Amino acid sequence: MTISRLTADQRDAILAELPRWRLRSDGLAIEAELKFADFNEAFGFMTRVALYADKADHHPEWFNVYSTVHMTLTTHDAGGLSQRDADMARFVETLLPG
Ligand code: HBI
Repeated sequence: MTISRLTADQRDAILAELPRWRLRSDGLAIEAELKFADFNEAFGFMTRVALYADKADHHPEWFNVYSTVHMTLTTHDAGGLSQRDADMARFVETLLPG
């Protein structure tokens, strides 16, 4: 199934809702640096996102060092940002305090 890329306006609207996330310099992904209390919290978060990703068939590119998780969301099949990235970022927000 082909999935379409978000327009610039759609992208900007989503980023306005998601202050924790930044547009990558090439405009093809959104990124966030998430800090947790410790590794246990960070990995628990990653476990919950992993279950979502598996169900959604949409997987983050991420990097974890101890209590920090760096996430990059893009849709390879769309060659940029799609609704799936926005949906995953919104899901991530439900797992974070504040
Ligand atoms: N995850 N981020 C991301 N982007 C994709 O395009 C993607 C994926 N996970 C699985 C997936 N595509 C598969 O549907 C295709 O590679 C077949």
